Amino acid sequence: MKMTLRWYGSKYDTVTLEQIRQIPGVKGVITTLYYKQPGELWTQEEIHALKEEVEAAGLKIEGIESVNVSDAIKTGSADRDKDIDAYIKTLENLGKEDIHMVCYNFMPVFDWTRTELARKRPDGSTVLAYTQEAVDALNPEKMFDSIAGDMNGTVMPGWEPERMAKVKELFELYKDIDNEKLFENLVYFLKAIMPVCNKYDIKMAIHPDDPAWSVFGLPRIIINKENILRMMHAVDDVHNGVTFCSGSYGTNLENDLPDMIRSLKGRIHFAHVRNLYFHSPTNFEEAAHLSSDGSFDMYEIVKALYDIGFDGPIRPDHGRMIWGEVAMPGYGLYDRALGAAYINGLWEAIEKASTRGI
Ligand code: DNO
Repeated sequence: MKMTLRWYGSKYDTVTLEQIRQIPGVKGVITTLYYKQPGELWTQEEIHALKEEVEAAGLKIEGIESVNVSDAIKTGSADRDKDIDAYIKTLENLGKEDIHMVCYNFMPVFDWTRTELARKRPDGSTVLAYTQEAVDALNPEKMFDSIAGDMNGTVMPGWEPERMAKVKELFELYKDIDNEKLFENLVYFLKAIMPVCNKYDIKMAIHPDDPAWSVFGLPRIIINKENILRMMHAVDDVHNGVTFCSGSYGTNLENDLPDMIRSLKGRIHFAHVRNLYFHSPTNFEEAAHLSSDGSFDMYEIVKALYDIGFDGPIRPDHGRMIWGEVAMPGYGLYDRALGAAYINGLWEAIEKASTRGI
């Protein structure tokens, strides 16, 4: 595996490349052109400039999170082929710049959903949290306003204010889209982009829906083992793979994470590793990465990745806000650095135990 940290770009991130480089074992970043709208073309010059900036800091771009997919593609509207063409050209430009992994999602309207961005834990740290009760009590049009005050002045991925201003229209766009239709549109998109992915060896890594169930009655499909395997079979190409995000699949306690990892052998192209602490199956908060701080056995998760021979980029995921840091919720420096160190430690122990036959 290649340990990385997500970095939003110098204009948007409170964390610098110099800081990232000093985290032991982190040699690469997962980044993006954060200002790009879904459906917009990424030019080779823009990608090249980003790459030069990262490399000048002694790091490497290990993949993109995200090249976002437009609502036209997700809903299968008349404009989708135009947007797919732009997506293909973007992939081609990434390939020419030697970038070979792209994370994206196929969630309607809202990307990942949390109902609190700064829930206080007993140790005084603050974390992102979710309760189904809060979602059920909320008018979806007010979802953004309900959390906007806790974003620490940052723009959170999937929660861009311009996009959220159109939330009513977005709901309208998806009114006739059910799970089956959304799945068909995903397959259509994947079939269209596979030739360019094959040509440039670009591994597509779909991010799961988070939480792994329907919110506000919207369709959600990338939620469990059965659905992902269906997607893998529908477009049976190694470049059609997944981002294994423990914190997203893990929102549904019925998902057996190590088992899912084992059944996706060869098709996990990117891993997000983090822990959750459950008060009840529909009330959870994001914990520190350490197993004992949350509800998951992180050793078993990392061990499963090791056992399937996972060699792609991995990153610590949302961190707690600690030590007075003010940053994008989930994406500060300190707790993610602790997460990287912990995952590196687990990996080293598992690797040495395995190679020494312990
Ligand atoms: C949240 C992230 C997601 C993810 C996208 C991928 O913190 O994991 O926003 O990047 O869903 O497109």
